[in-house]
Amino acid sequence: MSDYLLYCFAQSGNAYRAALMLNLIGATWKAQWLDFFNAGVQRTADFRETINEMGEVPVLVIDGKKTLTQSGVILTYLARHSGKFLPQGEDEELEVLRWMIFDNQKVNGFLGPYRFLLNFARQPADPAVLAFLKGRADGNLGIVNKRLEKSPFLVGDKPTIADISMCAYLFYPADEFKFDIRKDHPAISAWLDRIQALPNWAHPYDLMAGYPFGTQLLNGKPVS
Ligand SMILES: N[C@@H](CCC(=O)N[C@@H](CS)C(=O)NCC(=O)O)C(=O)O
Repeated sequence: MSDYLLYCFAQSGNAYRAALMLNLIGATWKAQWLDFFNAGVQRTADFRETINEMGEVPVLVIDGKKTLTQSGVILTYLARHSGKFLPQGEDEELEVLRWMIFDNQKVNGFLGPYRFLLNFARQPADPAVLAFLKGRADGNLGIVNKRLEKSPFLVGDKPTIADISMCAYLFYPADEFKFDIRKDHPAISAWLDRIQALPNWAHPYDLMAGYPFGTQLLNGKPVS
């Protein structure tokens, strides 16, 4: 199997999708910490010219040669190349894509910025913005919860990359959200338990460097 280098940092649920997938498929990979909060590395011209023109993580480098960005693209590539968490047949493929787009735009697409403003922004957030983001995220989590009341995983009875995408921010501690997603959405909570039970599952703060906030530790050890 290939060697993978993942540009990421511990607080990024978008990057967690890729990190978790790499772990779950048993890949050999290294987390390359990115100084997102202090240096804003992703905003530099150098990063945009040489690593990702979109100025985002995750970025996956495969065998030092091929570079992929956008977690949905990375998940699709890894599923195709490992044969794991791969939707089967056109209908399932389209259904998985449907949930991944809904997740990126409407679930973690609102939850991520909401959590960022609450925990990491330099200026205190506007309460109206927070209320908007939380309302949108929570309403859409309700849709996911309803789906998971009827099905053990988002698409059928086996986990796919739609599930790995959807759990992006959902394993982070409840006190980072000021509401308890598991308590408010019990079917999501049971589904998170099923994902957590998969072999090689790991928490975002154990997979990617940079936690606690302001440090560059991975599993308690400094990273270079
Ligand atoms: N849709 C993208 C979202 C990536 C994303 O927004 N990543 C954040 C970190 S969590 C980022 O790098 N943001 C940089 C910025 O907005 O300046 C994906 O799923 O990969």
